[in-house]
Amino acid sequence: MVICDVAVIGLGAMGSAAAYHLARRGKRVVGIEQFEPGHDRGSSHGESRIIRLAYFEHPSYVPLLRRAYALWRDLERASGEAVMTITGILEAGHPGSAVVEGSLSASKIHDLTHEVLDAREIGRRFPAFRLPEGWSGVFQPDGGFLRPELAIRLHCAGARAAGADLRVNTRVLGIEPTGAGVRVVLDDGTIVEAGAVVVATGAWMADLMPSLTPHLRLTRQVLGWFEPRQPELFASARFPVFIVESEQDAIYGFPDFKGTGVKAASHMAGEVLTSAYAQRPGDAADEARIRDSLERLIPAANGPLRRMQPCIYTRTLDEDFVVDLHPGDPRIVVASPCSGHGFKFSSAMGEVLADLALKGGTDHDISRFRIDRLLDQGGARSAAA
Ligand code: PYC
Repeated sequence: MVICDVAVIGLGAMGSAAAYHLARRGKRVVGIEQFEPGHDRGSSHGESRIIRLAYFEHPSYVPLLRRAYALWRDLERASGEAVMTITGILEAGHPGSAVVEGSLSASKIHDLTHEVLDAREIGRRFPAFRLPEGWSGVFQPDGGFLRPELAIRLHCAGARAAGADLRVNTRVLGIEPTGAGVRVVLDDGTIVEAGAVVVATGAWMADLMPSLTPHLRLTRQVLGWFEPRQPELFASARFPVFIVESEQDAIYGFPDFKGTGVKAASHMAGEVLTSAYAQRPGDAADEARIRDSLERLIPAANGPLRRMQPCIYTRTLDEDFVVDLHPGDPRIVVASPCSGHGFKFSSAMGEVLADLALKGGTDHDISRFRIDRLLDQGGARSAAA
C-alpha cells in the first residue's frame, strides 16, 4: 500500500500540471498515467497548441489566461526550455462570425491590445490569406503556440524532481471513497490511499465516472501537416497562428515553425467516438475536409500532405470545461473535459487543481466550470463509484 496526500489520475495536460504544483508545495503526490507522458492517444499532443488572450468563447476566461501565460513563462525559467512562442494570432471570419465578434468583445471588455483588419488588409499583412471581400479579423499580438508534449514532460520532470512518485504505463481500475480518504486501485495490484484524488483522465473520464457519460461527447478530430506551395509565406515571422470561421467550417492552424509543414485542422465536431480506445488514423475524407478550407482561404498552404494525426475532443454540451469538486465527495476533484480548447490553460489549471485538492477551493474564478450544471443530484451521488 502507498499512502499520499493527493493521487493524480491521468498525467496529460491538466494532470501533469497538477502533480507539478502539488509536489512543489511539498505534498506527497502519486501520479498515474496509463501510457507514457506526452503520448498521442488523447487530447494533448500534435507538436503545437494555440495560446491566446482575447478569448472568443467568453471574456470570463481572460483572468485565468493571464495566469496561464505567467506560469508558462515560469515553467520555461525553471526548466531552461522554450515552451511558448508568441507569433500573434489572427481570428477571422465571415460577417457575423462568432469567433470574430467574441474575440472583439473580450478585447474590449479586458482592454486587450488588438487590431481589427478587413480582408484586404489581412491579405496585405499576411499574404498567405485569401479571404473573401466583406470578411474581417481581429489580430492579437499576444497569441501564439505552446509545445504540448514538451510541456507535459517538463511538468512531469518538475513533479518528480520535487518528490512526486509518478507511475506510467499503469492503469487505474477504480477509485473508492473510504472514511479516511480515497482508495485508488492500480492494475499492478498496488493500493494507493490518498487524502484527495484529482481525476484528469480526459477522454477516459467516463471510465472512472460513468455518471458523466451522458454529458460528454468524444469526437475524433484530425490534424494535418501540409507542405506549403510557397514556404516563404509560412515562417513564424510572416504568418500568425490563425482561426478562420467560414460558413462551412472553422479551421485553425500554425506557421511552419519546424519545417514539418503547415499544421491545420477543423475545430468543428468530428465523428463521435464510442470510446477513446476506438480512435483510428486520419484517412482521405479527413484530408479532404481540411484541404477544402485551405484551398478556399489559404491556398498556398494546400501542398502535399506530410502526415495526419488524430486527436480527441471531450466535449460538454456547452463547450465549457468541468473543473470542480465532485458533488458526491469533495475529496474527488474532477478536472478534465475541456471541449478541445483547454491545453493553453493547463499551467494555471495545475495551480487551481492543487488548491481544490488541498483546500477544497481556489481564489481563481472557476464558477463557469461547475459540474452541477451537468449533473442532476441523483447522478452526482452515484458518480464516485
Ligand atoms: O485551443 O484555442 C484553442 C483551439 C482553437 C481551435 C482549436 N484549438
